[in-house]
Amino acid sequence: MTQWHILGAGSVGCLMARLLAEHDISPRLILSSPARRADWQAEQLDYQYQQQRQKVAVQLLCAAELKAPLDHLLICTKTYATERALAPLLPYITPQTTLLLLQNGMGMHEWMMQTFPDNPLILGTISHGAYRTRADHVVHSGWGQCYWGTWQPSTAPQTMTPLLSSAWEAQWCDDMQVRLWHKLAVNSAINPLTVLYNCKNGELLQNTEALALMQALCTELTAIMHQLVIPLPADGLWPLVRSIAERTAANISSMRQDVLNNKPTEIDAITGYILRKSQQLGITCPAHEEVMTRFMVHSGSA
Ligand code: KPL
Repeated sequence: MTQWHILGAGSVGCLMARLLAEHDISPRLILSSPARRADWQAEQLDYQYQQQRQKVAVQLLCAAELKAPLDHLLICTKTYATERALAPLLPYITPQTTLLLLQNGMGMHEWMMQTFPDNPLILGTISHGAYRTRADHVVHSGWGQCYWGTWQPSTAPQTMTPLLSSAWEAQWCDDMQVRLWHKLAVNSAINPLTVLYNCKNGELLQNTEALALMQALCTELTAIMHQLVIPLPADGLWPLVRSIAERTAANISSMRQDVLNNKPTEIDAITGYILRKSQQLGITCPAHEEVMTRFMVHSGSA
């Protein structure tokens, strides 16, 4: 039977643990240090969707406790933390280890392909809203979609079945690069703005200034994608962004959660990545520049 390890026990890692548990898999959550075990009351995740709560059995362990090569490793760390989190696992990653990368932002998949050229690499995007109130309590606060696929189109391996739940709108797709760009659009137009306007995702749509900025960001990214010949969603980027903001209205975006918890953010892998692309293409992106400048001032890094 396939063994699943999850690296990154944040809100997305916990959602994945719950999804795997639906298939009677008790995933192993790799904690960053033995001290983190104390944050958990038991080897149990408390999963909440609306008023319903459910206990999910998980196994907690640290890299030092690994004994055998990893079979399936689902990486849900933040982009900036990935390299460091993977370092102690390297002796357990063999060419047979399937690596799955599920995180916001762009850039890491290229690093993964260079670092692990012989490994099967599956990429994912998720737009479900989730947040944690404690290490072992995750609130599934908004229903979105989940897409999985490989950089070059391929068919889904049999072992992916537990992650392809139709109830979670999770599906395999053969245009993963395009899906990653669409998710980048969602994250760039929602996440930093929830920090700048200090609000939940849905509240952005009630704020005329934020709304205009979101639309301007979508227009700029549309021009970049057009130049790179990356297909847009059928109705364009803005309707996609608006629908995710509506569906995850009650959610505190992952970037706002990071800021509220005094943690580093993924701004560089999201807005930073778009700005670097725009410079390479010679396209000016004043709305993205404004977001980056305001974000830096806001976080005291300017
Ligand atoms: O991906 C997200 C995030 O917060 O990182 C969204 C879809 C915007 C949900 O909050």
